[in-house]
Amino acid sequence: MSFIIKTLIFESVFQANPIVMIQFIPLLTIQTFAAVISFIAGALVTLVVFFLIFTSSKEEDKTSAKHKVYKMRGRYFFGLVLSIVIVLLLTLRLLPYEKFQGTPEETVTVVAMQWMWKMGPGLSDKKPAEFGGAGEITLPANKMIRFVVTSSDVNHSFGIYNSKGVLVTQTQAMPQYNNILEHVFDEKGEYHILCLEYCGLPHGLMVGKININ
Ligand SMILES: [Cu+2]
Repeated sequence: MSFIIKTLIFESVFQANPIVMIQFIPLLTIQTFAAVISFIAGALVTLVVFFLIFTSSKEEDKTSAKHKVYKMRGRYFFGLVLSIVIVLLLTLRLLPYEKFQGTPEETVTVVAMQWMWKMGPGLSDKKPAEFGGAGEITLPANKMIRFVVTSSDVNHSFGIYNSKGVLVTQTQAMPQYNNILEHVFDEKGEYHILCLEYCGLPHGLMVGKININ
């Protein structure tokens, strides 16, 4: 019973945790930025449409107008291609994926099931249902750990939280799929695993533990 209460408190603390909330602020800023850009682009298009309506002339001038528009279309296309190339050159190198592509120093098999976590060192060749891991594992700090995550029943989500209740990393645990999650724990201590995909009534009790030392 005390375990249930503890888990409930644990989960509600996460939901109200200001540190977790702070994680969303940069996301909102990007959204606001995108909204402003979209608004400006929309306003520009509207202005161009009104400009064309007010500066367009009568029937007799149709061919010259056509020429003008066609000329503009070519320039517009060139400008668009050029800006796409520039934006790609500037932003592609910022993709975070490369940072996580290293050679793992430890591999951990993770099997999610209603309603517990099974973890064990190395890559298991057993079927998920037959895999006999434990809900707690000890791993080294500052080493690339590769979690190979699957499920033996329904969809779950493998979420690792640090001792302050901040979500460190997560991946889906899906039946018949092995999802790879690589992470370097640079802080020693206790980490908790929570399921982030509702998987039935005792879903909140699906708690595992990782000790980093
Ligand atoms: Cu769940």
